Amino acid sequence: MALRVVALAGGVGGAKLADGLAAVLPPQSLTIIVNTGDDFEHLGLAIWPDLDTVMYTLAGLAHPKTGWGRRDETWNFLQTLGELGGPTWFRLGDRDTALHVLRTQQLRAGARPADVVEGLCRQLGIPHTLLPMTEDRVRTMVATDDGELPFQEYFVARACEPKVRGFRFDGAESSAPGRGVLEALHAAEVIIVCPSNPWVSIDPILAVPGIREAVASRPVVAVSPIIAGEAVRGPAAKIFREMGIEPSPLAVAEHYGGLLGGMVIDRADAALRPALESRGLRVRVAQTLMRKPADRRALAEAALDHATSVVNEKVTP
Ligand code: FO1
Repeated sequence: MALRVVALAGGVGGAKLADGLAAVLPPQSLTIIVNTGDDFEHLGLAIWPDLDTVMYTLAGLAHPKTGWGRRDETWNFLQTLGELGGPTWFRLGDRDTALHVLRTQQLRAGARPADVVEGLCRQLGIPHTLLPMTEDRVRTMVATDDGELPFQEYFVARACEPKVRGFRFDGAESSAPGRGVLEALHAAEVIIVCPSNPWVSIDPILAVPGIREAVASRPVVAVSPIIAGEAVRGPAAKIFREMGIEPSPLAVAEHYGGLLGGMVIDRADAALRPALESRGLRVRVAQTLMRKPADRRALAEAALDHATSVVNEKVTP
């Protein structure tokens, strides 16, 4: 029997490990809870970048270079939008836009976000369960030297350039976990925190009331998104530095506080093993860089194998 796993994910790194987990676990053994703090309304459309990145990745449709958006994309809509004087800073491809339009129409007709995700997964042939962290409106806001910015303005329009001072998850305090989220967490034998940005992909999930407590009640294994002091992509390392913290797997472990029972770190960081173990963590050293699909699967297998040892340690008196 496969381990019952819940993965917490957001962004491209998270989607890649989620894809590896989906390749090795049967649908009934894997639920992926996805960050919705990046969601925003643009051109009247409901854009859900992290859910879409996970969906496209699991469906084999993700753009091979960017990791977000779709492969074989065309850009007629965006080009025409620009010619008409519309905003082109957020790049919506033609195929991708079909999804945003359909989702927006379903939401306007009164559909629940969890139903929209379920329907899209069905259409895209994804057998595993994807759950939005919440069905309420939560928006990641970035406090910077240039003032507070909505997440996509910071991330895309300003290319993560303004210096970060902190984050606020607007609406989180009054949000509730999405349908099935707490049930999945309580039923999980282990929770895997994907190599997503801790500040902007995982923290919003943990900020939804009830989720952190539910995660803390289970064995948790995190895969470090930091390798040799840098993030594979995205601003995680830059954010750690701007928050006055040297980016490393140790910083990631400390960021998650007492939540973690185990960690998977890259070979490049093997020397940090004793320091992590002295903090009570079980550590697995593996290749965490996922260049090709086989790497995702291999990392998923290593994380699951490590998770099994963390779970067994917990139940052994
Ligand atoms: N990221 C960019 O850096 N530039 C873009 O123009 C962009 C467009 C975009 C469109 C749809 C989508 O689902 C994602 C898109 N992303 C883009 C990625 C997105 O902003 C980030 O990956 C996440 O929000 C961070 O995890």
